[in-house]
Amino acid sequence: MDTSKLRINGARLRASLEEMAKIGATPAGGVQRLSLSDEDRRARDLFVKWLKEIDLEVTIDEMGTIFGRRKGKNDRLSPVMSGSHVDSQPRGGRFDGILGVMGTLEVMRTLHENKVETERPLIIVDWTNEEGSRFAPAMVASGVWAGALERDWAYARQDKEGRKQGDELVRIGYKGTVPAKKWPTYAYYEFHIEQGPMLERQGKTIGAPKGILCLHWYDVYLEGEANQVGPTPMEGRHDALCAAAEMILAVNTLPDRMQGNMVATVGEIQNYPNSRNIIPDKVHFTVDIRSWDDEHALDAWELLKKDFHEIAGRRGTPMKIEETWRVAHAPFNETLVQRVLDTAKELGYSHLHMVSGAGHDASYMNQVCPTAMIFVPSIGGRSHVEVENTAWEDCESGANVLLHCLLKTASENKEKR
Ligand code: HGY
Ligand code: MN
Ligand code: MN
Repeated sequence: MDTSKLRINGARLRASLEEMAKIGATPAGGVQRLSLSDEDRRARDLFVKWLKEIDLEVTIDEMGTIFGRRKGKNDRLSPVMSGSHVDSQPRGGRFDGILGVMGTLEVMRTLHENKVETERPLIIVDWTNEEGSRFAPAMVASGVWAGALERDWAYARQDKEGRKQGDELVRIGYKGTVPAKKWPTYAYYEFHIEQGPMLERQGKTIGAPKGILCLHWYDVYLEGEANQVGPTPMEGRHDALCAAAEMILAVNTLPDRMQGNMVATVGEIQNYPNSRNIIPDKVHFTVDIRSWDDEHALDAWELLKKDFHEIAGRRGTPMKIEETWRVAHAPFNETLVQRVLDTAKELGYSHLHMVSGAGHDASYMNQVCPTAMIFVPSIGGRSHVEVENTAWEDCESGANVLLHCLLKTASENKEKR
């Protein structure tokens, strides 16, 4: 069958995204579907229902990752996979992650209704807990599946209320029995919003990242001495929050001190007892360092640790550091990246070769098989916020590029790319 003129149904893609956006909708127009929350469960239930409507074989693995498999003509060939994540940030956006899952679903629906047979099987995937916001780290399920993270370590990770990731999987009914272990995969594509300003600034519709930066996450715990704020002289205080404040500014100046090409952020902090008339004695905060150069990021961390020890020593606030998680930078498969660019061109969409500062499950999939991503513009370059937005026609364009990249790749019957 000549599929060159095939296109996805943009209105149906929009309707699915709008249906999903109702689950965990926030008053300011975003979503809150934290990993393994009741909202995540409702979105998963709807997603599974939609998979079954187009006769996909649904499996759920031990990390709750949901796979939908579509037979290939030559069904014993290794599959081409595509997907992303349904979970969101707290007060996050309506496109991050879910666009890749709904975009792949729309491709599957289009193939189903046109009775298109592909040489290879196709698999759609919703990875559990890509965001890492409720249970750190991010991309945990794709990391376990790829063999980079241990399942039981992931199960033991706790949220701020002390609930364990493994227990929450049971609670929402998504702790599957299929081992969360990789299988031979021919190629992986992930369709996603850019979450930055490049495509919009350059007036391009399709982004083809050459890869993803490394992500290094750390947790810092400080112990001070609580006391009444009134009678306690300033001299001799061990104020954990002031120590943290100095450390947070050291994180902020780190990229400059490392001559750039890096971002470093403190995004989360807890302060105890957090009462306006008690000197804080316990603080926890997080550090996120990203760079294309993993060694550069490690050198930055060594410099930062020296700063932290000096500040903790001077302020008498003993410190505990957890080197929580690192995922290497992911240079994607050049042939597949070129395929994204060529396909965009064939379909008449402007396109841009770029890099992804945001982490994605594609970071781990890149350790398993040839991988590439398809980006569409984020309006105002905003993401992880309720105003996150992408034009519907760009969603449609990106899904059409995904459709034809999947068709081309799933038509190849050689054993390995
Ligand atoms: O952290 C990230 O870039 C992704 O949202 N997990
Ligand atoms: Mn995402
Ligand atoms: Mn995200």
